[in-house]
Amino acid sequence: MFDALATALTQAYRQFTDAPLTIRPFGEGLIHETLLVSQLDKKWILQGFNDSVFRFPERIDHNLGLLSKHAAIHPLPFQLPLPLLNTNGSGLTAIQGKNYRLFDFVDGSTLQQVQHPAQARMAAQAYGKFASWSQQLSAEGFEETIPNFHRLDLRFARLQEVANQLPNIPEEEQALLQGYLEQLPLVNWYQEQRTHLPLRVTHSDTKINNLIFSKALSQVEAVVDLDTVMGGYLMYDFGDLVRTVACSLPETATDWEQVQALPELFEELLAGYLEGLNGANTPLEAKSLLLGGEIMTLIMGLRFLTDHFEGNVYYRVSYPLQNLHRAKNQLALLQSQHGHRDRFANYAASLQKG
Ligand code: GN1
Ligand code: MG
Repeated sequence: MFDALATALTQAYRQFTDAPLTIRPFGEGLIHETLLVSQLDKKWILQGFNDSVFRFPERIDHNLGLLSKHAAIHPLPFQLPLPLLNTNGSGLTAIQGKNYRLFDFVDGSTLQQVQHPAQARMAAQAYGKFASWSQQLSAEGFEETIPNFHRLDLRFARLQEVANQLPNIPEEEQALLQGYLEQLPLVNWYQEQRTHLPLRVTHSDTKINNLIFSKALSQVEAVVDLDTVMGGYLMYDFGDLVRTVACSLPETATDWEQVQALPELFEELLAGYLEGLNGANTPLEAKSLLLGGEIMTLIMGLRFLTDHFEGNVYYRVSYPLQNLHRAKNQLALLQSQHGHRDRFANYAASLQKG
């Protein structure tokens, strides 16, 4: 199935010998196509690059260049895997009309959900460490690889616009849409925060499965998926971690009654993220983290529902109603987080007292 791809790869990269290559699908990404390539006892990750989502690959190159320079001077305790260069010196290789990128394979384990509070703590420490490390870089030097990626206000407006253009919306979907439109106060809070919060260099896709842990799950070996590293707020990175870690079920789950926030894991995340940050944040930023999970859950839900209304043009789906179902899942998670606001705030206050 991947024979032509294998032949083209062997010609394009000096990493390969003449031995046969095996290529198979890998991972859970929704945007790029991810493949595992093996040759003898060596492995790589091959990514079919999604150029309709990432329309400015040169901006990604620019940002990754800044990261790798900084990492050379200030090493991190984990890897930031960057695309390998082909024989033409480029990180992108066109094969059969599609662009590909090749990465060294980082041996380890990925998690779709944490199995133990210590893993949540470790994940948050790693992303917090990344944030304090990247804070030494100016966010203005980074280019927007996807314009307005986490602009909650614009995502909210876009859902309204798309819904308004639909001739009719089934009752169940109308109720879900209504549930999302009722989140306007959160959007207003976000807008208000934007006037105070400093712009940082953020990862912007800090799902738990963008970390590679060691095989024994005892440490973080790599932070991957660096295409959205750009200017953002700390609450984005902390929030996406809350969304994907402090939840009873993953975003694909369809038993919505069982979807809820897990405050114990939220607490591990907050403690770990602040440990990783090690003081590289303002008091207001620390406060903003408390609603970061709600903000990111809302953004994802808005985007899933918008994509459902638009006919699944953005996210990979495995069945036609999947984006609708993801949106239902995220609203349930959002409402559950809302119910824990006081507990989260009390915990943050207790941390501050030490
Ligand atoms: C996408 O491709 P993947 O799975 O790493 C998306 C994220 C969403 C995520 C939802 C560029 O990430 O913003 O959080 O799906 N990335 C892009 O699972 O849109
Ligand atoms: Mg990813």
